[in-house]
Amino acid sequence: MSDGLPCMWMRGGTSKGAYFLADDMPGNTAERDAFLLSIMGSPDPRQIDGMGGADPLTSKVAIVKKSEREGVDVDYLFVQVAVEEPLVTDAQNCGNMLAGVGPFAVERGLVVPEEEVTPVVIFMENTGQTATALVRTPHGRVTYEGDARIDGVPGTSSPVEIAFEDTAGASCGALLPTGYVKDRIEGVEVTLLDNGMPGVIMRADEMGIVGTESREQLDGDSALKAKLEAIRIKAGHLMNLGDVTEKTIPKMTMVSAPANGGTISTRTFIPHRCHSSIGVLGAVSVATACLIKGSVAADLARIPGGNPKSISVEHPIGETTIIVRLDEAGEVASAGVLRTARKLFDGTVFSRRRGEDDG
Ligand code: NQM
Repeated sequence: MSDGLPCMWMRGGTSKGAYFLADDMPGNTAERDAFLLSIMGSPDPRQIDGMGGADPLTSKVAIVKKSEREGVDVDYLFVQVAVEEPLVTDAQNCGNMLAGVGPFAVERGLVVPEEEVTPVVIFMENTGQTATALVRTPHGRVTYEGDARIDGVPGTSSPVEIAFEDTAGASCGALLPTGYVKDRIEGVEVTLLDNGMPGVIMRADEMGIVGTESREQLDGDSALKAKLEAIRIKAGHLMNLGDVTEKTIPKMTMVSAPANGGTISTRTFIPHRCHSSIGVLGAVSVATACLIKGSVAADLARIPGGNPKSISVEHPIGETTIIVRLDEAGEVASAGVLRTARKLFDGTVFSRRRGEDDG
């Protein structure tokens, strides 16, 4: 596999990684995973021999193809390549990489652009739901220039609005997989919830932190990390995810009262390193928890009035606003988020020759 493969490198939201056409990828999963580990430079904390950015948020892959599903434009498979372990997993979704899928699909000719804005309906293969992304295509060409701004990304870009529907129970089979709004694990009160991303929600003070610490401070707290992992492994079984030792779900979110005028403050482990902000679907799940009476998050959240609601999820470098529409029963019917994306590089990416691999 020394020959290169066509690849576009993109920032999607606050993540970054490789975008491939499915047709260009090795056909079998073992070969695909070996190729992806090699191009990212994993396993290695610096990913020095690959393109990865030595952070789980910049070691990501999107594999895209034209969809054969009715009413859907493209199918998107998200793949996380671990940094320090020889691990490749498609057990989770990624709403940040999703932001690049629409522009990539138009650039690669999978979707015919409209004059100004092109809606791209995307089937998320990891969890089996669809999302609709609005891509700016003035005069029928993708533009990355614009006035939209998201926390965690310097400057402005063209907006990519994403709408999610039917994300409840995407990975766990139910919004509240245990049937309870609160459970207790390792003596800590938790809300176990999946609205697009399985999450364990705990009070920051119960975990011995304030909830406004920096990512670096929390990443250096090995006692906290051990406690989070013990809870996560037990939560995995309770959430119908089985043994999650080698999975990147559920995500671990510690919540506290909002500190900057938002709805709730969060610090999220994904799952072994603290997120610099919060994942998109992770934020959708937390926003949903804020709206479920009696949940760990609802007890601390300051919920704005009206419907739809702008739920501002505070995180270490700002906030992510999730627009949530409630149905007549007061349950979350759909969620939307503003992201941006940027094409960084389009070319050929090379893996090591077979046999040169360490593993
Ligand atoms: O929750 C990181 C990210 C993500 C995932 C992670 C994401 C989402 O910020 O939809 O976007 O939780 O591993 O890219």
